[in-house]
Amino acid sequence: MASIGACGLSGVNRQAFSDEDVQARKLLVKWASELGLRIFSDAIGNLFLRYEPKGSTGAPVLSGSHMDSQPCGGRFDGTYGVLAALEAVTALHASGAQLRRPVDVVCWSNEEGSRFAPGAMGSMVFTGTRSLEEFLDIRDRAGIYLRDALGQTLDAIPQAQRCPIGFSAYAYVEVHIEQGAVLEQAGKRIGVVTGIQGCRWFEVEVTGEARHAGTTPMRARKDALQSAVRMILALREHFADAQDHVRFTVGRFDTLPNSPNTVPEHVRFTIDLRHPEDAELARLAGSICSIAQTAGAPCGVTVRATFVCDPVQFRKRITQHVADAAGALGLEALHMPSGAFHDAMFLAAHCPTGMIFVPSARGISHHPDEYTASADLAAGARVLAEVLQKLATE
Ligand code: HGY
Ligand code: MN
Ligand code: MN
Repeated sequence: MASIGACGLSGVNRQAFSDEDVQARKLLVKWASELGLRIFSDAIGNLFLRYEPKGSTGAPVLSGSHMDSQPCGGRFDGTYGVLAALEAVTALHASGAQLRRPVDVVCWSNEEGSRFAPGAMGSMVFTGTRSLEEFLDIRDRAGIYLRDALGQTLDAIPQAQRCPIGFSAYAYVEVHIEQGAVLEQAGKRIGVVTGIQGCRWFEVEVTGEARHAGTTPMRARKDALQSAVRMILALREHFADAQDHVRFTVGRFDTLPNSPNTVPEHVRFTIDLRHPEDAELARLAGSICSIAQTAGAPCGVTVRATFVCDPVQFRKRITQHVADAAGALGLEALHMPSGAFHDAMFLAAHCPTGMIFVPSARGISHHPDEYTASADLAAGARVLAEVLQKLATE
């Protein structure tokens, strides 16, 4: 799978609804078909690969993650969760386990949001958090409409039966690399994920005046770039906290006309803001507008919220299944929150949900050096198989 969209020595570039994303989906569907799974897709391209052994009926147990990546991300982020779910279903099938309910391997569309913001679009549409219509006219940096890229993606898997958006599910479990260094530093093999911290995305537009770099006095300028720099420094100062809980990132920064000898007229930059406590996240997010307007003067400033993920706590019943499975397999486990967001954060409002973490070497992720040892990948898949069997038979 990592050879599709390979980037650098060991990374991948498989952005949502790109040709590489389509190729990865085709390969996944090929493997699923060889297993005899039924292939479904909903209108935003979420793929559901259903294992429905004789005697199983009713709402399925869902397990999966995403296969879209950052522009040059790691080969494990998301994809591991989809393939581990496929492995778990393969093992359940091979063991002949009697299941009361089906199990769906799920590949959610556009979890990363790097090509078409915001992230987690597939799981937000599936759970009714946002509507598909809201996203169709979003364009990527090349001006391609999401509606067109999604259409090509749906057409590329004709064998997928169309299913309704948001069918009921008995439970959802996602295994994922931790993307941080907590497990590695604690010397533990499995993370029993208790919940996910909140996250807010914003898009800030700064409007100044394009003027000649040589003839325009400094006091007469409305320099959009220098205003943006003042804003970012003012926000960083405001968000500083001794406990280092706040996560403040400006990941994308565009300036126009982007010429060495013209005063920048327009800047657009993104803000990714996270915090484990809802009230604190809301307080910090609520201060962005006023700080940006003040620091941005004399340029015009608009701040648009593009993504809101409230902090979630997973259902004790599911986290207990994860802890029990790790214990039964003799794997040292640690209860911990997730710093990264995942599709599970939206599924948590739809059905009982939980997550399993495996260690990330040196806590590196969203980078080609992302790495998890095979033994840890296998351990996570075995815990997942135990939990899925439990949920599909209880
Ligand atoms: O940004 C995130 O937390 C996730 O990895 N997409
Ligand atoms: Mn991910
Ligand atoms: Mn990611």
